Amino acid sequence: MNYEPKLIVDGEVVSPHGFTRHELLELPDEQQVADMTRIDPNRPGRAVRLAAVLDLVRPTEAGTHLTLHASADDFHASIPLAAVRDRGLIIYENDSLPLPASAGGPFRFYVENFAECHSHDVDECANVKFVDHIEITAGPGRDNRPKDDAEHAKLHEG
Ligand SMILES: Nc1nc2c(c(=O)[nH]1)N[C@H]1C(S)=C(S)[C@@H](COP(=O)(O)O)O[C@H]1N2
Ligand SMILES: [Mo]
Repeated sequence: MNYEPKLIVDGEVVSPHGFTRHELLELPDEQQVADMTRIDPNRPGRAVRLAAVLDLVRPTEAGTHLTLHASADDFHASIPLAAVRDRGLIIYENDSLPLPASAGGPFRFYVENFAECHSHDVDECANVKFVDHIEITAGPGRDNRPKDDAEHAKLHEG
């Protein structure tokens, strides 16, 4: 069977939705970043701005945090929505093919100008790979990012 991965966006939103790669591709041109290497030379691929997705699902007033879930490896990060509304991206393709797992696909979250690991809410560790569920939460949601250098080193070993 041909199974197409979906990125579920739900929680404190008016219209929850599961986005396929093709649906992300159909979002407005001005919200697409056709060549991510112009933002980060180490992250080839095509992305759409988080704002385009938020415009569709419409967070409620209660929604304060963007909580990113990767069930593939049980990794989670929760960051203030206001801090990433305008600089969050979802990378979903490379060379017109689904983003491979080696690049964090099928969907990878990315924040422009992220801070160093565990220096800030919006740090490199929040660039969640294999993200399959974005939950808008009232207050901080699940977050198991490494809290210090030792935890961080351990995660990167594994
Ligand atoms: N699903 C998932 N996403 C993740 C991680 C992880 O372990 N699992 N590690 C995070 C951390 S701590 C960092 S620094 C970056 C590293 O991204 P890279 O592996 O592409 O260099 O991914 C982040 N996203
Ligand atoms: Mo990290």
